[in-house]
Amino acid sequence: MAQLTREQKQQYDEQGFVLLRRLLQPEELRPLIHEIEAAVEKLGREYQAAGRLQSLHEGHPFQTRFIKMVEQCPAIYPELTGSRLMGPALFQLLSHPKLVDIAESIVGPEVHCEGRHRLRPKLPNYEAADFRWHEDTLYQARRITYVEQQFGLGATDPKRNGTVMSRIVAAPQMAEPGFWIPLVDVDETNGCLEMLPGGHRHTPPYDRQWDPSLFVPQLEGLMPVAIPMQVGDALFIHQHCPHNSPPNRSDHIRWSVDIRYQDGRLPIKSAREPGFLARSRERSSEVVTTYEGYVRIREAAAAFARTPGIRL
Ligand SMILES: O=C(O)CCC(=O)C(=O)O
Repeated sequence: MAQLTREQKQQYDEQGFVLLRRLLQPEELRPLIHEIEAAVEKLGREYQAAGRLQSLHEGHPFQTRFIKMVEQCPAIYPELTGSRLMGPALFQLLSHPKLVDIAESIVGPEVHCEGRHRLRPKLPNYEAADFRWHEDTLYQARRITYVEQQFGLGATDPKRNGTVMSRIVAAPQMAEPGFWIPLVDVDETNGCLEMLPGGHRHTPPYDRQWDPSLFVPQLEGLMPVAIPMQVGDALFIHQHCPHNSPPNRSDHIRWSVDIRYQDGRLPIKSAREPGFLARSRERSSEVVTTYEGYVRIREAAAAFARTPGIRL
């Protein structure tokens, strides 16, 4: 089992994240890269057939081809973001024993892989691919507002649109650790993540969530750090640790995937994007072991969402 070591667990608890160098062999990510390359090719052909794309930019590699397509046809960009890309190699990564082992050390033996896994082609100088400070479970909107004010996107920032991101969830205390996995080497030039070490701590009880005086002072003095990573590394993140994705100033795409897990016995977060049971002792027959099994779950949810009167 690739459980966290005691030091790694301590770092996760204290800092809100731990960088797991070489958790995966770079070759293990090759099938996913090939799957993305095939998806880019297929999309390009579809858009070309529809007269929306002039060139397929076949001479361009993984790191630049999609930029060229988006330049020609911006509508193609969202086709490859979020969880639209589904394929056997992605499923292999979501259910990779090393990821599930590590998730298990936080969520316990019933491990549910959330359906909110995201593929992120972070294009150079492409605002839609940048993220301001946020927590993955936005439990405490005011804490994030504070962080934004300290480190950017404060009240006077023209990019701030006035809405506070406050997606308060039903089970705020539920552990939802996530992995952020780059598919290319990342650094401050091409938009590696910035984390706020310790920013996840002092989460107030649910009923006090709107009183910032209870926790904000405890964020004072914390400083963000950029996390350069190489292919094969994985950043394991506490759901309340504030992080930020600054612009990609390089000439290539910063491809990455992020994945979240939760305790399979607790309410499942997203009905619209259901995940799957990745490991279980109590319900071993329900563990999803094939890509086809996962596709069936997603298709069933999509069909249900199309039912008149149903809104997921
Ligand atoms: O990949 C990125 O640039 C941002 C990802 C992120 O913020 C997240 O996974 O919550």
